Amino acid sequence: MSQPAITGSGVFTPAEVITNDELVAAFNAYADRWNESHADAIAAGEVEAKPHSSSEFIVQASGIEQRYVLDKSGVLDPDRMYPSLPPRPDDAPSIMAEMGVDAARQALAQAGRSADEVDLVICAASNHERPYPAVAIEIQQILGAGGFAFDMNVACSSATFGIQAAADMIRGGSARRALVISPEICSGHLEWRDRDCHFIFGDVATAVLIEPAEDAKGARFDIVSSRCATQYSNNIRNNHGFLRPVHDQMEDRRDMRFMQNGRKVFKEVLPLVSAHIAGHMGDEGWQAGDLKRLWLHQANKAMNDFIGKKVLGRDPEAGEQPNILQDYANTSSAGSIIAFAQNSDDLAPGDRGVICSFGAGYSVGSVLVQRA
Ligand code: CO8
Repeated sequence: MSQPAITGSGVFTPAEVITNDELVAAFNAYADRWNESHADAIAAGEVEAKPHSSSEFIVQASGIEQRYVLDKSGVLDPDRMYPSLPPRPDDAPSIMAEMGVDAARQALAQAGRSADEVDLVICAASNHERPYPAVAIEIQQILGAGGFAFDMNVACSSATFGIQAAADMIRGGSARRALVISPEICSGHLEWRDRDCHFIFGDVATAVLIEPAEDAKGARFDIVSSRCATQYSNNIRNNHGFLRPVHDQMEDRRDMRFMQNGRKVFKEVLPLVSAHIAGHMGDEGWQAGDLKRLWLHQANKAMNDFIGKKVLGRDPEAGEQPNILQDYANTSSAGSIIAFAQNSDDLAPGDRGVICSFGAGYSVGSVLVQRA
């Protein structure tokens, strides 16, 4: 059996940034207009006025300072509050494929590999641009990769579940060299008109190349072990799906976009994740003191501080548990991979770390890696 290793990683970052202040200004303008046009109903007590959002709240509650998006103007237009990403003709590359290809090419370049040496492409993300043909197959075609490709969705845990699938296939011999690509257009399924969540998400794409350790041309991280777990919960949910337009009026259906009970998620997911990482490490004979780095899912700074402390048994030191959410916000499955891609070069041979993502499902995925 081959020992799978991560030999390259890449991050596609959109060109446009929205700061908290810009976001809040647009939301407040939208809320004012909505309140004005519903003034009579508000006065009659039939509906509640929409309160303002605030940058101070956002930073204090989440640690997020800005987010990258594919289209800033549509999101910040108080009459629209949704990205403007017009449909493309069927013979043009889809948006997810385009951003995924960019991240994949970076991962391939880092590993010194060409796309025709890849025989498995997994597009692992929270939402896919269309049901079929699979975005992964389109990426495979644009890159000029061989073998086979498929899409998968486990929300925020998609990338780690994808890494486990690819690593197992390489161990088992059904694939030799795999790209796990996570293009996340969170701006398209976020409800920007909801003060409770309008600040949470951003857009990005990540990719990792996984191949047998003996094939690696440069530095590598051996995938020592991975573990996935799921437990059903309605606390993070999106009801949009192919059956909806047939039966339902789509206009202003709140449940057609991201919904969450953030407080419950916070309370329920923290113990789940801490126990998951501790159990996984324990079963592999790893101690907290063995860990040089934690690359955690990037949803909330307080959440990561808590998990880091629980796993290490002390406050993490600077750089031990890098956060990127202040710049990127929550990018769903891509977050832990951005943290890994941007904060792993300095590790020395023998150094160990854990990549961990968690989110809707609930779902948790952890990958124990060792620098070689
Ligand atoms: N500005 C000002 N005040 C606000 C705002 C705002 N924007 N929003 C809420 N408030 C107010 C509330 O109304 C409330 O007021 P009151 O006390 O009077 O009722 C007060 O502030 C406190 O509100 P909350 O209790 O909601 O605030 P929290 O401190 O709990 O923070 C968070 C909210 C940041 C959402 C926090 O609960 C959190 O981070 N929870 C965990 C969330 C999480 O990890 N979710 C994972 C989801 S990601 C995932 O699984 C991927 C899904 C697929 C991707 C979807 C892409 C779009």
